[in-house]
Amino acid sequence: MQKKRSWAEPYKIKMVEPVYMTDLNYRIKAIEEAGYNTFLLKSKDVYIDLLTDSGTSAMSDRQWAGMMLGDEAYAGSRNFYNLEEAIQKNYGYKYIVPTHQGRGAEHLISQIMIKKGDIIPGNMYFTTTRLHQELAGGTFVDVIVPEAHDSESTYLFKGDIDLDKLEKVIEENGADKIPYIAMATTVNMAGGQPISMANLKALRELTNKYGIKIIHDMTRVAENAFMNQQHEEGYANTPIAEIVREICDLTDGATMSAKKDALVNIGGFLALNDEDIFDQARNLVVIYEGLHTYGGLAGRDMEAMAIGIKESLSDDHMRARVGQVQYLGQKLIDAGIPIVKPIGTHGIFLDAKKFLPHVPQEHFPAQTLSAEIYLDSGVRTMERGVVSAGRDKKTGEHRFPKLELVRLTIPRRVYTQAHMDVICESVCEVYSNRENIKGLEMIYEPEYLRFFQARFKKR
Ligand code: P71
Repeated sequence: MQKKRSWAEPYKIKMVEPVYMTDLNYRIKAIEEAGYNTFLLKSKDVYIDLLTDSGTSAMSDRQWAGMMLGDEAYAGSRNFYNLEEAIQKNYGYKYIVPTHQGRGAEHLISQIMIKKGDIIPGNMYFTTTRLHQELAGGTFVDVIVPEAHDSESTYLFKGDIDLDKLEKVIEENGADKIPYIAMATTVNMAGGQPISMANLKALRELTNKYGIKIIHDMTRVAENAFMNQQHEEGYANTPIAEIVREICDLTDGATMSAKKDALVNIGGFLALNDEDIFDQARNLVVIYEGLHTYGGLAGRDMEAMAIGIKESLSDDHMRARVGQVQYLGQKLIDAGIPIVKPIGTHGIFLDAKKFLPHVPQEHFPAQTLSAEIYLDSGVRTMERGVVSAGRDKKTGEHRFPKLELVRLTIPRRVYTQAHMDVICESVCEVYSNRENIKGLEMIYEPEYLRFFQARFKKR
């Protein structure tokens, strides 16, 4: 029998950017100055940067060549038309409005479709998405399957929607109070977990019955399609590009942060099939982002995005991208580290409640763990727990999410397997010293999206 062969990156490295290791005393000072918040660290003080996979990927030589073809006309840049064509061809949506990044698109769709008192059900919240829904007067209601809130459950499609729960929400509120279902492909806050095609098809049927639209957060749609291909019956031989198209065809419109899947450092868009909503979006974008043929982007950014979209749909690319994430995840599992299972597509999520069981949630265990990993090795990670969840809109109390996580997010095409080994060693080192770790106290809290700028001190 032939042994299973290893995968490797479908590219070689042409240009490198040096990174520097610091010593412990230096890092003690740096994290203290940053108020124990990894968002406030300077990038020069970071050795391996796993804060996010957003805008941090390496562009290809083709994308860089595309940058040189930037048509920087104020209106009607040829790069806009290339982008429009790439979106229409690969994702199938009819109309597009470019935006500077994902939240620009979320802003537009929320302002256009949500009225005061509306309910927006979705497969788990995302920070910026929910805030834009709330600012427009809506209330987000989580209808993801319960498995998604359990870091131990090995259910393969934790991004699935609990359709019974959703139907109850519709019946209780009335379909006219629900402007759309917010459906994300791979659910970031659940650990980068995919939604199944079967669930999405059933969702489409249910929403058709009530005449409700589906707005797709397609930020990591190709990664979702990779998981459908790997694990869902009937998709093993379907190319990722086809699965992506099938997903988009089941929805009515989409917001995209192209800084993830689409391999660019900046950019996003709103894509729609409804001409009337598109008309409104095309008008609104000129207030907040820029003319509807650039939406806050340079021509060269739109060109890089058009090329990145095509590259993101390659099966070889995705096998290496998710393969690297799975390599790190499996190493951590083998070392006995508590992580969210199954391993997701864009990063590894440490379960901070299990990692630091002696630190109560009001002492911010994930924030604490993230700071400790930086102290150990200069590896920068991100809190995705009570700090990210923020305060309840009505009561003003902390929202205590079931998942209290530290995300080790892997940028695309940036780090090597040796980096993954070093990261694993650092997490293991912190784990072996976990009993000595104490929590944090919040000493500064901004009003919106507090995790970006909050400051802490040691208890
Ligand atoms: C990530 C980000 C970037 C981020 C955003 C907020 C807090 C911390 C980091 C951004 C997403 C996303 C999904 C599913 C919309 C956006 C917003 N993710 N939907 O994971 O993951 O896009 O950042 O381009 O505005 O680090 P934007």
